[in-house]
Amino acid sequence: MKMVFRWFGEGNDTVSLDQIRQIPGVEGIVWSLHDVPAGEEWPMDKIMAVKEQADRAGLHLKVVESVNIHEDIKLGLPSRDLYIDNYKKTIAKLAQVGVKVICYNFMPVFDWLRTDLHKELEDGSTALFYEKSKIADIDPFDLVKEINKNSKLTMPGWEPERLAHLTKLFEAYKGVSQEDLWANCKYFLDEIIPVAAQHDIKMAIHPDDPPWPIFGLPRIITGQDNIRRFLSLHDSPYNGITLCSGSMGANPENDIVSMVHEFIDRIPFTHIRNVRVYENGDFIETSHRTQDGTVDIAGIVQAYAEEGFEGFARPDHGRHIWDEQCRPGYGLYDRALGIMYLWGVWDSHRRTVEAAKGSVK
Ligand SMILES: [Mn+2]
Repeated sequence: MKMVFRWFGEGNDTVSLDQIRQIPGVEGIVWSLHDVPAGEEWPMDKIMAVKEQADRAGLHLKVVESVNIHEDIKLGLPSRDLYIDNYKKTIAKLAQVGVKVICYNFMPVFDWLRTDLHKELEDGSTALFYEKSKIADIDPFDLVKEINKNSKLTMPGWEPERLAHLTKLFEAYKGVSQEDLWANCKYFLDEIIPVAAQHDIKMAIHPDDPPWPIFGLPRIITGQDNIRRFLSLHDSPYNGITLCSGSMGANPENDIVSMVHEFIDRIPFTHIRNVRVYENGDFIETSHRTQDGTVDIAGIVQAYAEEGFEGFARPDHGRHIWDEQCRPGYGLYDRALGIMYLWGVWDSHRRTVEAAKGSVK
């Protein structure tokens, strides 16, 4: 397991590269060009600027999250070929600076959804929260109208300036079924994976978050059966997944330990974090410790240790603790604590695995 840490870039993150390099075992950053719109080719000078910053800090930049997919690709519009072409050019450029994994997702409109970014936990810390009843059965057009009427009513990603754009997107997806989305995903993979293979970059799709359809929009990367189907769409070691225990764990029916064992050869990158799921389907992000949530983090890390996982891992989100002012979910403190928990579980199980090997000899 190779530990990495998400960094949003110079001037765009409260956490510095110098802080990141002091977290035990962290060797690289997970990065992106957040100011380049989805669908555009990434400029080489901007890629080089991040490379120089990472080099200076002694961190590698082998994992990119994300190169976002333009909505026209997900919608299957004729204009997708132009955006796919740009994506291929970006892959070739990223290979030049040593990138090995590209994380992306195939979620229509929203790449994640929460209803509250600072919900208070019992200990006074705050964390990202999802209130199911706020989303379930709501017509998105009604929600847009409501938010327009009442400026206090808002949700992350639903800022007034995005509302007009959102309405247009919801219209565009009206005729797109789950099967259409599968077909559009396959079209993308058949174009992209051979190029990724040629450049020795593994593509790693992130599961849908939360892992169920919202607002009538189709979602396909939601559970073990669907991941199996996804991997068979284009059977190549370069077509993999970013197994995210937090996204998958929002549905308690998902058995993530089983997914680790089944898909291990197709997991170049993993996000490990816990969530606590309530009886009514609401969920909140908690500390990484197994007992604090409903996801068996210790069991998941044990599974990776048993499999001798050689891919990249990051702690994903954390709570906001010790009065840290930071991007929601992306503070230094709780993610660093999370990493130490992951290492603790990992090291103890690796010791057992190594000892067992020794006794065979
Ligand atoms: Mn994730």
